[in-house]
Amino acid sequence: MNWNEKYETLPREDLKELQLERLKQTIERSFHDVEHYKKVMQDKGMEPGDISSLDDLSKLPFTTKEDLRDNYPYGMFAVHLSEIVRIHSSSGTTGKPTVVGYTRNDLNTWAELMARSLACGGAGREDVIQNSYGYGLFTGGLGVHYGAERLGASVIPTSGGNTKRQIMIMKDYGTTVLTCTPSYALFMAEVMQEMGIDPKTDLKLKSGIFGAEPWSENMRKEIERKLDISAHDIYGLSEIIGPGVAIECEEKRGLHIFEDHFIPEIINPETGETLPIGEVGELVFTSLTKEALPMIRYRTRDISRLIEEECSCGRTHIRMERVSGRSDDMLIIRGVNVFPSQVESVLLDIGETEPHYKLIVDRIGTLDTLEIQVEVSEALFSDEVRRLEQLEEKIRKEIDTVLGISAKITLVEPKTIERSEGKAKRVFDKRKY
Ligand code: DLL
Repeated sequence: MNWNEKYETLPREDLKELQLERLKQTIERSFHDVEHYKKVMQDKGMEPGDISSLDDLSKLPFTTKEDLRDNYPYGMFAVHLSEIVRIHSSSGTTGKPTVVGYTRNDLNTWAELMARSLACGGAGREDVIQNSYGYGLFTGGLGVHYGAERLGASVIPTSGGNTKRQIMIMKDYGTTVLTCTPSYALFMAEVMQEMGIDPKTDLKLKSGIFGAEPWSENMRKEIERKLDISAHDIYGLSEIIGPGVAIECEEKRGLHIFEDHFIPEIINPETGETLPIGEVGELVFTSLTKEALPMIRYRTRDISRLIEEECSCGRTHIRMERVSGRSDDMLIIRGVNVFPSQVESVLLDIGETEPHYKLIVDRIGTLDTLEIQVEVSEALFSDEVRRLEQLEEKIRKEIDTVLGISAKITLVEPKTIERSEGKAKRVFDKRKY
């Protein structure tokens, strides 16, 4: 279902024209209303009039998380605080969080984009949407909430946590769509099993809209199988608006980026050079309609690829491949680049373990070490030691072949790896730099 047929299926030529018009307005406003943008443009000898085509975008300097931190909390806002009606912040784990603000129009745009996203992910007015993204400073809860209301669905604002109660609500209220992080969806499936609830017969759940953290195709299959649903990937980040930047349609071959509001680029994270469409690199976004916090060439640190081919769903908006990881989550272990999601994919491909794992990186002397702890089922854990050793060896070999790195594999008892109600923490890097 297309929520806004007019914009979602706009011929590409018209879309580009709209983007250029909106880009020029954004640059003009940013230059005049945000000291930071004026300064960085002037440093490059540029002024708004220099942007006369979409290609000119690549001449502009990037914006980074550090820029937001340097202007903490409100320095990057393009409007007076009296125009701001909501403040959120991003889930940074180190240093000060980044603060994002919304005007009334921004909230309206966001709700519209989220309604579009939910519709694209298969939800409609008749659905009962249980929103288990955390409510609060995190954009997931309120972002999905207002989008679901705009869509006209019935929203249950459970937020994260209190999992048994969530499941009781899901059963009793007839939830049809679940929204939360993929790791929390998996945890819910586990708790359902403990409670003796079979999603196939006891629940009306038909789909899930999961995002806010990287997850693999194998993890999707696992969630779909365990919850008996169709799972869609939704992407977004606070700095750009929150959830509602991109989502998978029923084809599930990449996530449509809502290009009437955001221009994506892919760059080489090392050199900053813009890469041709189709190449893998870091995603960069420019906002086109945001009032409070216009973002020009914001470096997301997320690794993806753009897909230009037409989509059979009829949407003309370009797609991005699911995020394979963050450039700053990328572990460099003995010179090899490792993304946690690659490890996840290998583990789930082998399929003999549970989908709960963590990566522990350390340094002994000058040598980096990687240990992968992964849970196995109760039955397997109490099986012969030799069986466990064989499985450890199998995983070790596969990690070595696929990732090109040797790792210590430790199979651990069921339910010993911490579960997550929001974004999962899977990497523990103990190296001192
Ligand atoms: O996570 C917004 C969001 C909420 C998206 C709910 C989807 C659903 P932040 O807390 O600012 O915002 O974190 C943004 O999370 O740069 C990615 O690294 C990661 N991320 C978000 N969605 C996905 C996804 C929200 N579908 C950061 N796949 C981003 C992989 C994702 N990573």
